[in-house]
Amino acid sequence: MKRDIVRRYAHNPILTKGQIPYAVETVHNAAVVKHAGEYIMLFRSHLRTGRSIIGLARSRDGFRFEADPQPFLVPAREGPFAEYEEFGVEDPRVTRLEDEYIITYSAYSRNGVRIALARTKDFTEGERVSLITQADHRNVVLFPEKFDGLYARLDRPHSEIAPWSIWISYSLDLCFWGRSELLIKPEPYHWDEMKIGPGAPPFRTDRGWLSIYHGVFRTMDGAIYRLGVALHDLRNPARVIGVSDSWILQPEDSWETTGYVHNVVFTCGAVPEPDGTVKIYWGGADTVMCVGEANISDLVDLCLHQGRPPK
Ligand code: M1P
Repeated sequence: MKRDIVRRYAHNPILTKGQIPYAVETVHNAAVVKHAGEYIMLFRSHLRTGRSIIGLARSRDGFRFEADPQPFLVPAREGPFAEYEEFGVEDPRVTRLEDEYIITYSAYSRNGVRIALARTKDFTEGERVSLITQADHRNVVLFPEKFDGLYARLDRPHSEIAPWSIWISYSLDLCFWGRSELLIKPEPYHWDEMKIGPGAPPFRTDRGWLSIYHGVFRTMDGAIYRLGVALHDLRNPARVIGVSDSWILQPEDSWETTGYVHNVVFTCGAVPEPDGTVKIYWGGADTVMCVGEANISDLVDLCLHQGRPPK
């Protein structure tokens, strides 16, 4: 019997602009982590200027969220970050590392788009630490463990020559990054042929680090954003064990096919659960937040047994 790999929550969308206590036009592309018995969601919202801020919402069950009264992170007005956040802050990702949470987000300005890194212990506030890429870069996710003493991240530089792909880089201190290497490229004439990018921070499974990424296909009617999965070696994340040939989620519900940007499902966060499932969170059409559940073993199987070449 045919069944969906990702089972959509029956009451999607789970967070929309009407539920936010301050004025926003969208609620999407959110990171989600479990902290102190709560699911914490950091979401992106467009203001009516067209620029974005980052808000925070909380939930006891991972499905019903309530937003805090104030945004969590708005563009810096002074200090070293101000020049690079003038056009907004977007698409946060959160990784627990040691005793704190590390937040990476896109910082937009007339100088291009860079990734900034902030940290928090309890989500009362985010402390900006460093800008960790030059322009142009989006979609940086950190691994939650070190490898031979180095932090590791998946990143997605822009290129005018090559299709936008998934790379890996390493750091001793989370601020200075290097030893970059190309890992996964878009596959020609395939659902992710136009560009790909890291989505949710990778999480550990018995068979490897599972990474949920987005892939884009260009049609005569515009681009379609879908989600796929890849598996990385537990000890050496630069070794890609498998990339699923098929997407795991595509825009289907009306709030995914129509909105601020049509035909988009875009993830910045997933929460693995003790029962072997994972809650995957995605923005629908850059407008609302949605959630679905998948069996982690199904996602791993897709990478191991129904793969395509990483590059
Ligand atoms: O509108 C769809 C997405 O477009 C961009 O994604 P990518 O990094 O693949 O180019 C981002 O602006 C993202 O926020 C947005 O959801």
